[in-house]
Amino acid sequence: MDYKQKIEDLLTLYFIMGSQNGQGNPEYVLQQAIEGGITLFQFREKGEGALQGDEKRRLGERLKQICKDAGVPFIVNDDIELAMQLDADGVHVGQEDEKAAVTRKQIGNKILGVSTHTLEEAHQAIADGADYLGLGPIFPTESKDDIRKVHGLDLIQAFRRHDIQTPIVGIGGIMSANASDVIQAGGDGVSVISAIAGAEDAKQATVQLKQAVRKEQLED
Ligand code: 3NM
Repeated sequence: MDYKQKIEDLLTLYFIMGSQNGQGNPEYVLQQAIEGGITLFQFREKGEGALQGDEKRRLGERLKQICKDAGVPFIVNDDIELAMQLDADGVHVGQEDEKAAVTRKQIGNKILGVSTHTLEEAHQAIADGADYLGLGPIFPTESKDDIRKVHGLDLIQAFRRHDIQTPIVGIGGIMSANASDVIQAGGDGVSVISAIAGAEDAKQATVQLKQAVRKEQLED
């Protein structure tokens, strides 16, 4: 399998969480999500109530260890220093974060994901060395305050029409009922916070999401 295919595979079900998401113990929720079949995890300690400094690092260490034991790659959101300290598998940056080109230089060949909202941003991210593009919000979400306009699925389709072949993951308001739409539009996978972190049964929610995505991937 080549590297691009490997990234596409990892994006299948990309779970994002910090201690501020959901009610449950983050370590337990991550364990449940792993048992349910997530393919990639992002530690995103951001927003109201997010941990800082040592507390953030210690939680990151524990979540990284859980991922490592399970063989699930561990990505850090927007904190290159922490990603290097934890020897994370990758970093995800948004347009308001450290520039993608600078991030790429600092992280070497770790996985680099970049959030993009326009074709111009996508082309720049690819030139800067992005391994995948995060695209959202696809549907309305309450998990992030500073979101852009809801793009629906048309932006994924537009990226593909304009021949962007870099792996794409959709984000924002994705649940098992609408996950297949993201794949149909040309996404390689879905990333979710609340569909798993906010579920009563995180493992069961993960299983359902995974089934929805895999079914659509097979039909593509
Ligand atoms: N980024 P949920 S939307 C972290 O549009 C994040 O770039 C977004 O949470 C973007 O799965 C979002 O609960 C929140 O909707 C996604």
